[in-house]
Amino acid sequence: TTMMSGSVYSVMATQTEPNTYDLVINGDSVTTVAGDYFETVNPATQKSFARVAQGREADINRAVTAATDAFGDWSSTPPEERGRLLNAVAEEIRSQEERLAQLETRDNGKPLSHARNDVETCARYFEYYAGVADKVHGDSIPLTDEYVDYTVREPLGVTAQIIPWNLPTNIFGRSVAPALATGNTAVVKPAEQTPVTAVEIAKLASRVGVPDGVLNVVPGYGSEAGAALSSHPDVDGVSFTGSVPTGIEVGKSAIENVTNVHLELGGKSPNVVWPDAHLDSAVNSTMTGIFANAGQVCSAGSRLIIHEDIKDEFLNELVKRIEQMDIGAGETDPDMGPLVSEEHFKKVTDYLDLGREEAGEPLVGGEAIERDGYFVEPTVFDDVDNDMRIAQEEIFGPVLSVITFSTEAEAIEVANDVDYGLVAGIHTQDVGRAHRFARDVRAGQVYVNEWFAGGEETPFGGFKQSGFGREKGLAAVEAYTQIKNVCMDITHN
Ligand code: TXE
Repeated sequence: TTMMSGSVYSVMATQTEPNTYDLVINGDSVTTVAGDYFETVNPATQKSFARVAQGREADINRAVTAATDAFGDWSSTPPEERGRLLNAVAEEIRSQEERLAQLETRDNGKPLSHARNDVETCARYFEYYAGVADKVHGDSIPLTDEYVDYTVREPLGVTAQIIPWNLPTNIFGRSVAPALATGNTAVVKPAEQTPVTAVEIAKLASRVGVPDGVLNVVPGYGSEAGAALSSHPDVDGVSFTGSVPTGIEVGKSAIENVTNVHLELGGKSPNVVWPDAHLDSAVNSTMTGIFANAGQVCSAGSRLIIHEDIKDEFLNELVKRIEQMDIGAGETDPDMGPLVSEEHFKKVTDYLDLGREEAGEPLVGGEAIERDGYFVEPTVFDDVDNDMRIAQEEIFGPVLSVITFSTEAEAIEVANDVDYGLVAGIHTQDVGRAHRFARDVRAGQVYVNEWFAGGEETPFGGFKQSGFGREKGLAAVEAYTQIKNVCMDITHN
């Protein structure tokens, strides 16, 4: 039934959806200055799915001007009113959840229920930061009797939001909602692979009353629209999620303008499993950690660091469950969909070849799937040495590298022996061991007994090459505001 209703819906959606997506600047849908478009492809069919305006520098300039002009009124809008508007956005996103999820699935390839979850998460970010809007305030600092001193938290100004293709709707909410709640305006550059939901949400925000120019979206390529945005001198804050090399480039151009920047980059996160772990939940958690979104998640658990005493039993169970996975087009809501693009498919299949050279035949998977679309098998390489490239480099696909350990010191050493530091997970029922791991591991998030533990409320960001700055939760308020200190001499009358 799910499959039936899914495909019926998508046929209807194809007929009624506009398949052209323009820029959203100043509350209006507008074409680019040059007037050209690029196409995005449904990764399950390799067929063109939408025509999207190809924003370039001239379009970014227009959007930044709109965001600059809107900033004064928006930042002085009473915070409670900003909160009400963000709540209205959340409500409207929820009311469009199915439609947005269908679009996201066709744009990105992810299973429908995952897309629904991303849309709900986006709504939840708008709701969470709606509640935060009127709770952002400074401190009063006691000096001597001669002074009154207080701080004010002010918005940065125009923020640039550069969004990746793996969780487009989710990351849009994560980054845009706190920016707007704290009085900033935004120019969003969605990934060229998945620009559609950002355009939809900006239009929807405008419909529910978010003032013109507060939220602008300029789709386009990274080297054109993205570079023009992150190096724009009138941008006051840059938020970037993506790869390390692009992050460094974006960071450099922000620093050249002395612009505030935060970078959320990749990971190669360790998932440490002890013999005393709850087996069923540890296997499930390991699968979610590496196969959710076909492994295209910055916080994927891509290194399984498993204790030698439980290894055979654990891997047998893991392989058994992997063999039962349903892989297909996102519209049919399988366990795993295709990879996002041809380019990414090439990257991941190259890593499958490399894995074979480094670690031998995989325990399971290892091949591209012969059908239309960018499908690869869920793959597990056993007997991986942590020095191998498949243990050190972010594959960003459904490829798990298994490393064996015997002592606690060894587990922590292997966990930390990587350039990244985004997430680290441990499965154990020994509370002391879990806390020792949490203390010693160099990562921004620690998951105990469940991969992807946490929520919109919890701060998120990287150690080491995984970036700096924190998003989510109240930490994002710090990312999107700057402190002004006011000190007054009160001795004169
Ligand atoms: O990333 P890019 P790509 C990792 C993952 C993946 C690899 C490459 O390992 O395989 O990165 O993916 C925009 N100035 N992650 O090439 O280039 C681009 O248009 C300004 C991890 O897609 O970092 C897109 O909007 N912007 C990850 C965004 O940057 C530029 C999520 C990300 O693209 C730009 C995605 C430029 N010069 C990939 N060049 C995570 N941390 O979650 C590109 N962009």
